Amino acid sequence: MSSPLQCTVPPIPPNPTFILSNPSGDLDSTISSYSLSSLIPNSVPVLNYRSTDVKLKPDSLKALELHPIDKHPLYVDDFFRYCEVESEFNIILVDHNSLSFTSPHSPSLYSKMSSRVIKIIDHHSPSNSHSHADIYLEGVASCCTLIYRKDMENVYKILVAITILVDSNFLSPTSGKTTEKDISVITSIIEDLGPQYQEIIYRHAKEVNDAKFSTEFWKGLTKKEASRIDYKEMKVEGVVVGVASVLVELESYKGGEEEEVEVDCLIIGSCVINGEEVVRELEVVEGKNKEVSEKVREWLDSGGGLLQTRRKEGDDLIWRQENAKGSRKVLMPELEKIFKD
Ligand SMILES: [Mn+2]
Repeated sequence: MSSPLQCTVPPIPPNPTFILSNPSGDLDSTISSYSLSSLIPNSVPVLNYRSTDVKLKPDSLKALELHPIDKHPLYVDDFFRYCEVESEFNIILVDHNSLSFTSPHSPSLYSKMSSRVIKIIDHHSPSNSHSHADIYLEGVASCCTLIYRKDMENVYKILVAITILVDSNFLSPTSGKTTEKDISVITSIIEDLGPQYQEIIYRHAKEVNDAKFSTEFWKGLTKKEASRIDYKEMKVEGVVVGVASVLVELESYKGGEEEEVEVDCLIIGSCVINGEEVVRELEVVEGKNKEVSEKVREWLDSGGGLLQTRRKEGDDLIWRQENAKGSRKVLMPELEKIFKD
């Protein structure tokens, strides 16, 4: 099925307004960008990642497969090319409030783009960037809540509602995210579309949410692709260790092609839920600095601090965690300790 996420360069109107999503390119950011673009003449949604990374966005793909729209986005590298050459354009940031990219660009291009930021709509803490822009920040569960307008086309209303439900954990009062405003937007959309949409929207939101956890999705990626989905870096004393989280057994990546690691060492942590049991395992992939990987392996052999690790039986490269609550939040500071000493 062809999806608007998979298109190449769309026709760009003269003096365009680019609606730029954040570099994580998550569902909220993507739907915010598309929806706002549907309301602003001569605007183009910009997805802040490479077109080849589309396959790493299963939730956005699922949402747009369920509710296709007639809008073609610009991907980050084509956006850079346009901004380098042209000068008549404006930028609106959605779902972030400080211009940022993971794709390389020159400092002069950055200042050119920065000077064109005219408006910001976001729900994160303010960064005090772009003080010349018209800034609208509010701490709701989803940026889509702030984008919603009663005069949107129905398909955008549905996509907005799905995103708000996913971001607020289905308006859960205990998620710590849901606000009155998120609830009132959902209520207004359902009132507007008719009560039969309540069930459809909730069911589709669940499908979209589940797409991220689908084993089929994770198993279709190479180890390197999987490592980029949920990735953080620990930098201490000049050492850089990448820590990636995946939601499928590490075993499923065995036998893939050797892929180069850009940091000193890469740790891939998997979290798999088998019925009631949470299984966490770690793999250390050698990067630019062999000594760093060695140090991490030795540390894991000696029990891995709070993680309580031991080598997996019959496997030389994988460690099993006894502490199933030892998420990346626990791992990162523990890891810092071994490189600080
Ligand atoms: Mn968001």
